Amino acid sequence: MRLFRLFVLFVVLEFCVGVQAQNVVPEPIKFEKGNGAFNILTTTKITHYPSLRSQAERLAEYVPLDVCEYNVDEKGNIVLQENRKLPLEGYCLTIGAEGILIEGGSAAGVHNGVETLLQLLPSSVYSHSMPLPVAVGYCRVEDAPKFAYRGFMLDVCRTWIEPDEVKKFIENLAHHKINKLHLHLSDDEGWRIEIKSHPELCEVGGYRGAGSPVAARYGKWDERYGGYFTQEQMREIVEYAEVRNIEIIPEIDLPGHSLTLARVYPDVLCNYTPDLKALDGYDTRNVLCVAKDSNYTLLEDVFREMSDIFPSKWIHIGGDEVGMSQWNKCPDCKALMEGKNMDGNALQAYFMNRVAKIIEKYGKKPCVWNEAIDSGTLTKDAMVYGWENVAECRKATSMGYPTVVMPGAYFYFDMRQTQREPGHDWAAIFDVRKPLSFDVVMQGFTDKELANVVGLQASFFSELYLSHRDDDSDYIYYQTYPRICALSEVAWLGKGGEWQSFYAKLVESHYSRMKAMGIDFRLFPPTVSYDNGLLKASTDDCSHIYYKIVGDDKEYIYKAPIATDKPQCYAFYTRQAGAHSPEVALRGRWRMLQPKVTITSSIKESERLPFSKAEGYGRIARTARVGKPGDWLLYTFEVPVTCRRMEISTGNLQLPRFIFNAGYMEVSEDGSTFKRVCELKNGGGVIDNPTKPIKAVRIVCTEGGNGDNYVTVQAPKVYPKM
Ligand code: TNX
Repeated sequence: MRLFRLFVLFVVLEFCVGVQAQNVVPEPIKFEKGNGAFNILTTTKITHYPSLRSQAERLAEYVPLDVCEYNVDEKGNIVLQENRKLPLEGYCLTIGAEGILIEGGSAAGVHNGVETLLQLLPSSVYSHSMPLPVAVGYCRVEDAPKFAYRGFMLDVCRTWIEPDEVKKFIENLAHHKINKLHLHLSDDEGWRIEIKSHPELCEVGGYRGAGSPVAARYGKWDERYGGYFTQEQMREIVEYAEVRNIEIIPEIDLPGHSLTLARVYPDVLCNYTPDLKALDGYDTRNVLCVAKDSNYTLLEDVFREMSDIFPSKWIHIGGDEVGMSQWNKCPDCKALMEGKNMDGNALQAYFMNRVAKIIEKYGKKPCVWNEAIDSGTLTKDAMVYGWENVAECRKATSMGYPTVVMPGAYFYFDMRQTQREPGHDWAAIFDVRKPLSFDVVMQGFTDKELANVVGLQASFFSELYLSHRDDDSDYIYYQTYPRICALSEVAWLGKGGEWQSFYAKLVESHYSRMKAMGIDFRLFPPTVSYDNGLLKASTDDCSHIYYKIVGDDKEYIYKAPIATDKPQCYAFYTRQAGAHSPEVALRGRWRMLQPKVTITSSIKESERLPFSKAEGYGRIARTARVGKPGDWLLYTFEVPVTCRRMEISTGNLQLPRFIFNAGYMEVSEDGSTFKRVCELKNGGGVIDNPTKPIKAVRIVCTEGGNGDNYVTVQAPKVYPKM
């Protein structure tokens, strides 16, 4: 009895309950801090149950200690063991005088415990440079995730991402206890997985440009570029991910988004010849014919091999954004629809159900994008990925489908973070605060619907990646972190997070961890004010502040308030290692002029979107066909324009598609003699600090085709002199 009392006293003294966790992301469910610290010495060992060898070895990559199997007689070690009483992904981490004990409900739980332990160590642990010995405070953590599915989708199609980069990405997801990686392996722009029975799929479909039948997009044209995963590389990645408790769910996006497949095997398309003249010779159809049995034979080959590479029981078979007009023109699809009394949605479900049957033979179940359930006839075996909005996610759950919730307005990390940063904006413009606020209950999911929410996922679609790559090698990390930290928090806890305390964790601890992980994340912009002739800038995250003065591109370090009464425009931003913030500046820095302009071209304009739309600075316009060498677009200003910068672009606003693939830009002061100023890059050109007023700009195409059948024309972007 006395002993027991002593024990209770020890527990009370050692662990004072309720103290805030040590800035761990995601926040553990229960964290009790103790008094004292355990010293990890160079002689400390990592000992483990036989089944946990890979978890122990991975820990040793960060904390360089000897690894050996568990021995009851030895004390003072880091012990990894399974405890079947815990939830599968749950763990208990105890740090006390006797050592460090990580118990997990399975290897996955142990992995999660190891990740928490790493966060309790100095952040240098992540750069494999933590000096030993190191003291780690006594504590007891009891933790388990709310959602079994905490996912991220990586689009390696639009922009090819090398295996080593994918591995680094996986490692960093693992540090955030994300446990699913949905790999988007096929799309209109590429096929990224080797299929041995159909080697052309990746050998041809993995590359674009330079005469490849897969039309180049997003800028590059005359260069062959791309890549794919060999099966061997992919198996290695699968294994690498598995050790890190990440299940890879591969996606082949069908029956739409299949332009690459269709360029490699044109027979997969519907049974009619499109008007190739109107399409300028390019067959841009990207939807598989549903009526051809040979398509299912081909897909069986693909999925048979994929089933062997990917141990996951899930295969994502796509189902988004299907251009059904192609089926309506196909005699065979039409006959099938009439015969079975199906509309386009039902035909899509018919297709998905047939593919589901195929993969079932190989022990797999289908994942689909939310549109695939629209007819109500899709197999209930499917797991639905709700991407369009919350309503679509709720619809899937209420129809009884296990649902991965990933509405674009919260979880599409290809969205821009503020108006003037790179990225799409179709779903929303948001920073890390938005995904952190995602709360299933507040989003209106009823209990019944909630029961079908398997978890949350975020995504990085990569069509805008290429266009930023040259000057912005950190684009992928800038877009995804710290937004992934927020995903990690809400997916683990199953509810929305509170911003202030989360931000404190980031600034106090997690920023330095991310730096050591090699993540060039996005910082918040500094606060800037101008008062009584003094420009002041500050930050609350210990970053260094820099500034530039418009018109003088030198970078200055901000040290103290700047006294100025000159009419100049300053842009402030911050940096910390590879991380940086967007710029803060007066609106004037981005303010545009709209001088009267007339746009003409050697190419006829589109009837629906004539050039007059672009002249009005409100809308974009189109040509009636794609460019050929020698074609030009001419922008003539009514009055010669004085400005600090002028940008002329072809292509969509945020996407270098529908462009002049190559060409040059010329400027004229009088409207008749032109001087060449630059080559086009991604369909556009820039004139910085022109010395004389500009009367006209001409862009000239030097290369035919762009994989589509028109060129998008935008209004000139004219920046005023400061
Ligand atoms: C929608 S998400 C798409 C993708 C794009 C993305 C851009 C989905 C199922 N389809 O094809 O890349 O938007 O944000």
